[in-house]
Amino acid sequence: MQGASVTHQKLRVYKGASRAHFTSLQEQRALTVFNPLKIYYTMAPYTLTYFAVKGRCGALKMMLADYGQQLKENLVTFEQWGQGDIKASCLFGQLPKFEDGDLVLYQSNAMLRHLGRKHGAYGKNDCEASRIDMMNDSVEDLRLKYIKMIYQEYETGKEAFIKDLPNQLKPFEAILAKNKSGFLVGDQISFADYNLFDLLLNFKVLSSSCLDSFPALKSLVDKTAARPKIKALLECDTFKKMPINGNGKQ
Ligand code: 6SG
Repeated sequence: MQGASVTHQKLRVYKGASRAHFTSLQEQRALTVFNPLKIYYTMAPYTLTYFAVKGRCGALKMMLADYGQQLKENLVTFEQWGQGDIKASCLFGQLPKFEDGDLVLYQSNAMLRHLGRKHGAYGKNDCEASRIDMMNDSVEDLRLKYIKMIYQEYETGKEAFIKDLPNQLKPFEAILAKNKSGFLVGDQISFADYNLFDLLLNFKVLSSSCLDSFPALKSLVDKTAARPKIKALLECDTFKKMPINGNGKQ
């Protein structure tokens, strides 16, 4: 079974932790985020359309992997994007686009919230949910600073960004250290934890020692990376090889 039909009626058994099925149809590819310990009917309930970068979708992929969910991935090349038709079809002229059945979502943080709501990663009550929103908004603020540095001022701004990173990380460290569970809010993982984890992985690539004086953040990274299905995703070649950013800088 090839190409677009990857989402239909196929039984697949994954044994190794680093095997990913990868199939292509013309310019598009369907990538399966998989649970290596289980047998799947590869009926992907979710579809992601995005560039071939981790970019704004690392956290989403980690969440889905952790929940043992399938993801069909449509990869858009920069050349295709430049032609304009796909951009014109997107509600706000941007990717990622995420589909859950008939629901079509744009905005990466709306996607994280949707999955958090559906898969029990949005706190145990309204107060926890609001605090998770607060933390995720702050992760977004920091991600925007990172993206600006990467795309607009890598050569001139990288060192200053790394120098200022401790100031940026301090509030997250304080929250994590205060909340003994190891998660940002409450006693279970939320979409904000996955989002922070994903961003911290990028920071470690930028500056390998950046978490040395942040034990709680380091622990969040180590524990999240050790969750078996996330570990399998991080070790999967297809995921590993995907660049973090669209301009090759990291
Ligand atoms: C870029 O910014 O990859 N979407 C991006 N860029 C294309 O024409 N608030 C929403 C959200 O959270 C932000 C969406 C986000 O979902 S992601 C997008 O659609 C546009 O605006 C980061 C990324 N950038 C690489 C990229 C591909 C095409 C344009 C930017 C590489 C750089 C320039 C050309 C090729 Fe490029």
